[in-house]
Amino acid sequence: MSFPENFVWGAAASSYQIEGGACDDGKGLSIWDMLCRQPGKIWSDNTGDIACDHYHKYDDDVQLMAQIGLKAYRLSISWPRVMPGGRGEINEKGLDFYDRLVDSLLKNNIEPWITLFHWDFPYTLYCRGGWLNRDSSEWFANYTKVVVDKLSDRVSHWITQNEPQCFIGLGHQTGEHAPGLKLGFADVLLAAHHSLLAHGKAVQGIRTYARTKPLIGTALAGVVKTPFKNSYAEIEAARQCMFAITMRDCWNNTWFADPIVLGRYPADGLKLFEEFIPEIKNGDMETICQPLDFYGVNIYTGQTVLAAENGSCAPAPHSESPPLTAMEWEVKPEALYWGGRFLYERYGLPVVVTENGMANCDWIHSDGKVHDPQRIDFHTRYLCECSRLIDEGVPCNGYFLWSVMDNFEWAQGYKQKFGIIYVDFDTGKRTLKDSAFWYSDVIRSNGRCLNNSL
Ligand code: GCO
Repeated sequence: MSFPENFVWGAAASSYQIEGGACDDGKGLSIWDMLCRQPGKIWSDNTGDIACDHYHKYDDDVQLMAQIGLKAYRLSISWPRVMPGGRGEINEKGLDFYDRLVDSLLKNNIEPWITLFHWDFPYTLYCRGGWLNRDSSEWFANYTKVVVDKLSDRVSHWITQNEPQCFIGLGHQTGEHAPGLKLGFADVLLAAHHSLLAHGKAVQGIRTYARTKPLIGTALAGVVKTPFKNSYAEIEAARQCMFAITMRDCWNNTWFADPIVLGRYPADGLKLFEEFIPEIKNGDMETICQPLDFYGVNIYTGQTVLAAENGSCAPAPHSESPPLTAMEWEVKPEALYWGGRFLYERYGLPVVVTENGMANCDWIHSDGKVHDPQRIDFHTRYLCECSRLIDEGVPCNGYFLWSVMDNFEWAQGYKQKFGIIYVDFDTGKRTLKDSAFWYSDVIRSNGRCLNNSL
């Protein structure tokens, strides 16, 4: 197994999931601060008020990242930390935090990749309609400019939004995530349309204001289908299924990616959603469809499908007892290969795996260490598929392991542990898991040490 010399070996996290400091130094409230205050919404009524306390411990955390040897760290900016009301007043102290974090990363030769929005929407703007308000795209564009003005002299990698499928779908349709709404489908699609406009305007803003040449992408959820057999018919069935819209929900690739990359909503979605389609104003699709430098995709699992009658596809027969992570997501390494390949073939953009990882039942063992062989095996298998993707000519430029440290897993609170650094949430103490030492070897050998595990 080999990886290109400049392959980006990274790890990721997001502001609300690790920072804490929920009310520190003038930070405004986000919709996640508010959802966590509602009893019963989050596992064990956990909140992100303190989380990993990364807001105060960031420098130590960067030292750990450097010890692991990370080449890049994907972080997100908390919009209400930077602009407490979401627009207007800038909170310099909040902005300074990211300034110091970026400096600390660069000092340690870790490239910051910044996600502008990873779900912590300002509560004040939510009260003005949130993503349902068409002005939201302007609010987001203005906020983007503030961040770009401050950091773009040192930061060149930008991701606009993380997983619109989730913050729109889980946040506005099923209500599991903040802001916890269960809206009718027309409103869900309206919010989606505005978030797409916000993406487009943010890309325009970054290109206009960045002081170093920016590389801009997305981080969409990868809804991956893998073929049952390696035959032409089965591969075509999986591809068709991966890019089809069959349900009135957000859990698909094309409703978001087609407008962003191709400049149009997909025909099957337009048909299935017909009576719910929001007004699309003149120029909207042009705004949404901005040139991008990479397609960032978060891939955790996938579903194997087979070719069915009339050219469609159906779920493949599956094991009664498949390998599952603690999230009960099936371990499906080939999802990384097929997902990356199908996305590249459809959208023509270099692929970056902006998230891949697993939740595991980790604790500190009696020898004081955290042994997580499942995670090592998981990443070995997925990276093997990543290498296959590259070998077959798909430009896959980077891999961000989710997550650099255990963190607040949204509605699942601290129950789920995704990190390669263990965090004791009572004391704040960090412990590198076995997987962190393993990842360190992977990075230092540019993936070559993976050959020993095969
Ligand atoms: C997502 C988010 C992350 C999650 C991770 C594990 O994909 O939902 O980007 O914030 O923590 O994916 O679920």
